[in-house]
Parts: sequence; structure tokens; C-alpha cells
Amino acid sequence: MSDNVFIAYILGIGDTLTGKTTVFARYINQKFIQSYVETLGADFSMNDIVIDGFKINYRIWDLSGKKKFEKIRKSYYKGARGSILFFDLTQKETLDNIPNWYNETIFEEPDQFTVLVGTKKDLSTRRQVTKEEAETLSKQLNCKFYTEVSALTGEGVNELFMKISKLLQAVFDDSK
Ligand SMILES: Nc1nc2c(ncn2[C@@H]2O[C@H](COP(=O)(O)OP(=O)(O)O)[C@@H](O)[C@H]2O)c(=O)[nH]1
Ligand SMILES: [Mg+2]
Repeated sequence: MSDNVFIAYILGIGDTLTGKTTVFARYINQKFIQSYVETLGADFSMNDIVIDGFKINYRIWDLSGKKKFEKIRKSYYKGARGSILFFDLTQKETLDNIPNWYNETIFEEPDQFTVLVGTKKDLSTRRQVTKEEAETLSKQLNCKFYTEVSALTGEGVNELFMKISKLLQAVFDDSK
């Protein structure tokens, strides 16, 4: 195994308030942010991880879902290795908008993978989307996987990034 570090730009996209920023904060800081901090255009975070000797330098762009940031947002897509498509399990329309998000990112950067993530799993009584519905859409869009997370409890968050790391390792192996 080489000592090379694989630099991976990963994008987080989806409707505003779906919990993108909170999921990234949970992953990077292992903390839940209660107060809402609006993403103005794009937020950046970085994390190094090593799995089975394979070192990844994550460079995460957390993009604003707001219409007024559309122009800024589009300047971040090129060069992405993958996009995380986020929707809120308690807001059905955020799932309905996923094909638009998929089209936007694939149009700007065709050579990448996508994964589908349902957020706020802890709010189980307010759930509006079944696992089956989300899995069906995930397959239709050729996403690499579908998974559910809660940034509040932390459930599924590390697993999400472990799965993405495996995808990145496959991208790296293919490029050799
Ligand atoms: N109950 C619950 N609330 C969450 C969760 N993730 C995010 N939130 C809340 O949802 C709101 C929007 O989150 P944010 O990450 O800013 O959304 P973004 O616009 O997609 O970046 C905030 O008030 C968060 O505290 C979660 O897993 N569970
Ligand atoms: Mg945000």
C-alpha cells in the first residue's frame, strides 16, 4: 500500500433545512448543532481518514439549497468525486425534489457517483417517507446506496462516511 493520500471532493446537496450542515458537523466534530446556522453559498470542511491503510483527505463542500445561491453553487460541482443527495424523512417534498438535485449535479459533473441519504431519522413519529419509497428512487437514479441518518443521535453518520470511503477506494483502485 502506498502512502499516497487520495484527495476527494465530496458535495452535499438537497433542499434547504434538510440537515446537510448538521450531518457534516456531526461527522467532523462528533457533535449535534441545535441552533440553525444558514449556509451562505457554500461551507467547507476537511477530514482525514484511514481505512485499511488507504488514506482519504475529505474536502467537503456543503452547498446552499437556496435559489438565490444557484449561481455560486454551480461553480462547485466540477471535479467532485461524489455527491450526497440529502432529503428530510419528515418532509416528503424534499424527496420529490431529489431528481432535480441529481440532474443539477450530474449535468455539471457527469464523472462522479451519487448516494441518497434520508435525514432526521430520530423524528420517527413525523416520518413521511418509507424506506421502500426512498430505495426505489435511489435505484431509479442509479445511486450507489440509500441510507438513513440522525445527526441528533448520531445514528448512521459514521457508517455513511465509511460507505463513501469504500466507494472512493474503488474509484482510486480503478484509476491505477
Ligand atoms: N431532530 C433532528 N433535527 C435535525 C437533524 N439534523 C438537522 N436537524 C435540524 O434541522 C435544521 C436544519 O439543519 P441544517 O443542517 O442547517 O440544514 P441544511 O440547510 O440542509 O444545511 C436545524 O435546526 C437542525 O438542528 C436530526 O438528525 N434530527
Ligand atoms: Mg446548511
